[in-house]
Amino acid sequence: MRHRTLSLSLTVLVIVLAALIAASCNRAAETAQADVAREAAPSEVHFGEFFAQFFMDEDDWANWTYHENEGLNWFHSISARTAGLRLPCADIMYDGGAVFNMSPLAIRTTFNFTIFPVGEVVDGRLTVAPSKVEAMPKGELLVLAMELDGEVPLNDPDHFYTYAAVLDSDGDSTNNFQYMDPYDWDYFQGTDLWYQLDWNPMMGEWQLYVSWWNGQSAVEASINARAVIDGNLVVFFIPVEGFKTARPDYRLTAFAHDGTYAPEASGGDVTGDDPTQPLLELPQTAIVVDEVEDTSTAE
Ligand SMILES: [Ca+2]
Ligand SMILES: [Ca+2]
Ligand SMILES: [Ca+2]
Repeated sequence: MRHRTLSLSLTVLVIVLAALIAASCNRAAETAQADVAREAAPSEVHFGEFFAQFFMDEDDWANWTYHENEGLNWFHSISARTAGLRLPCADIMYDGGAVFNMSPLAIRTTFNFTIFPVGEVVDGRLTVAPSKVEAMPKGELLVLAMELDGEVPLNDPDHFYTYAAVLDSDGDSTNNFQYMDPYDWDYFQGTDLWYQLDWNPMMGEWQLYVSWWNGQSAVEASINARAVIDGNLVVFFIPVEGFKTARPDYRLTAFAHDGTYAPEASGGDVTGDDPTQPLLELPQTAIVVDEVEDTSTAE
């Protein structure tokens, strides 16, 4: 009997120990998950700092789409070819999209008065507009951002760069650009409106081109926008005005090359795994921005 009690006690002890170990493992798993979530929080990366500095409260992150850009880096627009140019500034690490509903005052302070003066570098940030620069309109803006693995050089004499936000502007997939063989991984496929931030070392300047795909070719469009380069961050501000859909699906792209586009001397990245994946969706709810605090020069 005594022997049986002892054996029962041992069994209970084993069960209690097992339960304790399981609980401890669960806590470890929860901690690991929490760590991953914290690493992924936008406020922990430059992307998050940038928008918190000027525009947003912590709560507003609920109205962003935000992704860690994992998977294949540095590919060519022909999937079978290996991209040989592997620059950190052509590897997207994080990307996100939001819609800002900005007051006239906020628009004026941000773009027209201005925290982001066109063609100037202020606090290390360069702002670029299409060549026919106009005041940014009030109302909703698409805000599309990518954080790269290295700083975008503002004056690289050796490489060409294209950072782009490409949209299906009308939600009609039948009029989108389709890739042409052999460029099965063309970065712009499945879209019809292209905001292209280009660095050309021969011309020594950054330019923002906006163009439509008309079914035959890309046609320059008189559409307003701004692109901002801030270290390893590229942000597009795109007025929604005139779009057939207020929440167009989009892709962001980064590409570097030496002028020849040869696979061994080029390479880049897109949001999602590769350019054949579906476009990204924007959140339905706009983030209201009534006032913009310019803390950039206050330090
Ligand atoms: Ca990447
Ligand atoms: Ca379309
Ligand atoms: Ca990618």
